[in-house]
Amino acid sequence: MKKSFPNRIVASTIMACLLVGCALPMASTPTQFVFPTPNLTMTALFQIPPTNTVAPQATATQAVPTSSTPSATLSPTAPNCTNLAQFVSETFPDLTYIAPGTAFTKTWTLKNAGTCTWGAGYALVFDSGDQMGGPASVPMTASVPPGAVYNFTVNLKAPATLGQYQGFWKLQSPQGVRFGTDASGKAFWVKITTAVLAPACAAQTKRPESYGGIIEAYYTSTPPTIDAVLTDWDSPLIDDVPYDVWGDTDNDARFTLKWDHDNLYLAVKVVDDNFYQSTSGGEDLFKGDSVEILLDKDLKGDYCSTVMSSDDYQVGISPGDLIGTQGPSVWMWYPLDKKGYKIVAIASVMTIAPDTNGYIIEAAIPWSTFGGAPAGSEYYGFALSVSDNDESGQQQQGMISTAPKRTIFSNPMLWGTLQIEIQTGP
Ligand SMILES: [Ca+2]
Ligand SMILES: [Ca+2]
Ligand SMILES: [Ca+2]
Ligand SMILES: [Ca+2]
Repeated sequence: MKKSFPNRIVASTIMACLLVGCALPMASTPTQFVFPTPNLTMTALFQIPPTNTVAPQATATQAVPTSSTPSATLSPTAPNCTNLAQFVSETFPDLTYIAPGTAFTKTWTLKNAGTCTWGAGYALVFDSGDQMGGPASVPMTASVPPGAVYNFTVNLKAPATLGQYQGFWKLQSPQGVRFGTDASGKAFWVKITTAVLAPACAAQTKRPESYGGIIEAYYTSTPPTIDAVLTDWDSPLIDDVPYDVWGDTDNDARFTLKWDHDNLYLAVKVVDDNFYQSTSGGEDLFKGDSVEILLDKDLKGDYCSTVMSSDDYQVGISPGDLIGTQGPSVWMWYPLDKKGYKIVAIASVMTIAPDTNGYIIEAAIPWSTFGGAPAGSEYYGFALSVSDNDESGQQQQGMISTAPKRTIFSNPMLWGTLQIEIQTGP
């Protein structure tokens, strides 16, 4: 799906330099890695909880009286408070490997996002899917006022048969009304695998050629000016983004990476028939037209790990709305201890010409974002992907990537390879 990129680009908008967020902590020791809420990442797009098949349940907005008056006097049609949970964090994140038959304790940290105080009579309840030996319900013992968080734990056991298992859980009010993390009562879940996702392997320096080949980032002694004008790149856009990996998209993209000891530089041009910026950045920025970088900074150290750890980064770059209202922005989803806005210099511009509608992003990403600069010639795990939103008000509809196996993002073994070159080059 290669396309040519004529230089007849009509620059129509923005140059913006984004300065948001906070200083980054240095990489922490890779212990007790805590994964974020699945519904805040692209994972959510692939994991739609099944429709509840148990008896009809009221939504989270149904009346749940909290007064100490005996319940017999309460009127279920006179709502005076609402029940709603908000996901904060969890142990045993999606697709954690657990040996068959092993007992484990799953904890969801949830925030009371409603107006009722949770307490006696409330319970964590199994809703659907794989129960994994868990109880039907776990009564609450603490009192949790609105705005407070609480750790809901349940003792489970990984099934003895190899496979992937997912159980959906909800909270339940004293009136027996089940509720979850949105107004429709969305469940939260535990999803594990008892099968090794990848065959046993020995550490290597690169991912297989078939996972996207090797993308080279050459050293530069003349860093580009971040202005969305790519004439200061010797040879911009030498790399293709050739694979449709998810959904339905007609986008194309080309890019080039360079580096010096301060920054990783990115020039990317996306050809996109309909540009839509459906979010204002932040952790939802992937829902609009945007670019994603996956970077494994310690490729050899955990080459055979199928889950992300503290050296594995997922960063989204939004060009903003390209009409001057909303500037470009960056959000890091992983590692969780670095999650948030990042300080990255970005310029973006809309491109308007026959067959080349789309946008250009030029960025200088400080190496501190990724835990430090390369020590020399190195191989990293890498994928550059482009999210496409073509319908206003809708979410991301598709994605192209340099890595053909980027159907889920969270397995670094499926990413391609980035070669950091110590010499200058095209
Ligand atoms: Ca430039
Ligand atoms: Ca498109
Ligand atoms: Ca790694
Ligand atoms: Ca689009």
